[in-house]
Amino acid sequence: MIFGRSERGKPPVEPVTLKILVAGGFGVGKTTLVGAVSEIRPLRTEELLTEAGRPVDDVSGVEAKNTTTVAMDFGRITLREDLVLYLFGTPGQERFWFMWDELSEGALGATVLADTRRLEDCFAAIDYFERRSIPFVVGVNCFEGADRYPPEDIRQALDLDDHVPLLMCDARDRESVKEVLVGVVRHAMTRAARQRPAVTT
Ligand SMILES: Nc1nc2c(ncn2[C@@H]2O[C@H](COP(=O)(O)OP(=O)(O)O)[C@@H](O)[C@H]2O)c(=O)[nH]1
Ligand SMILES: [Mg+2]
Repeated sequence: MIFGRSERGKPPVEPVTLKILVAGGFGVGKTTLVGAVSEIRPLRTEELLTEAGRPVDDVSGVEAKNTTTVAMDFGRITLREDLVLYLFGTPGQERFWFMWDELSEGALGATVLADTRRLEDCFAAIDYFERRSIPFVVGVNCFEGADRYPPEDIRQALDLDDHVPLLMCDARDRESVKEVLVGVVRHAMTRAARQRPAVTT
């Protein structure tokens, strides 16, 4: 028997699904961020850092870290009943840049995570999104023990355009991460609205 919408009560809501990239340097908190908000068990592909990998994977400043994401992190978060985000954590190391073009296909926007102790690690990600006109926000992951700087100073050090939002966050905290993700959606929507040609009648 086929039930029509009316017999099933509320019409089903088809959520809009959006793809968001999570980028940034090695050990900046991408996997942590995806894990903090994802409703599905995040898919991760991690490999143990081997001795052979050490010269490539610079672990200074992230000594506690002994795994690295080699493929990507994947997660999902329902922001509203009608709005679902799919998160793709992109590998930060240069040797995985070949994956970025495929990952960024169809992405609404991105968040670039930054650590003030190693700001230069996120330059590549910022360059990447700027060059391809992919809207992004910068999330400064505030690790304990890292010096705090005024947002304006960080903005200047990153040479960020004025329109790019910069937010302080804690990659381990669901609400904090949600704020960053909402920031990405809002920023991308605002930019899309600005770029849409004026309707003439
Ligand atoms: N104190 C603190 N540690 C964090 C934070 N975010 C991530 N970490 C830790 O930093 C390390 C690197 O994080 P990870 O998410 O694996 O970095 P990724 O390489 O960008 O995926 C892990 O040991 C995390 O537990 C944070 O906001 N504060
Ligand atoms: Mg990771």
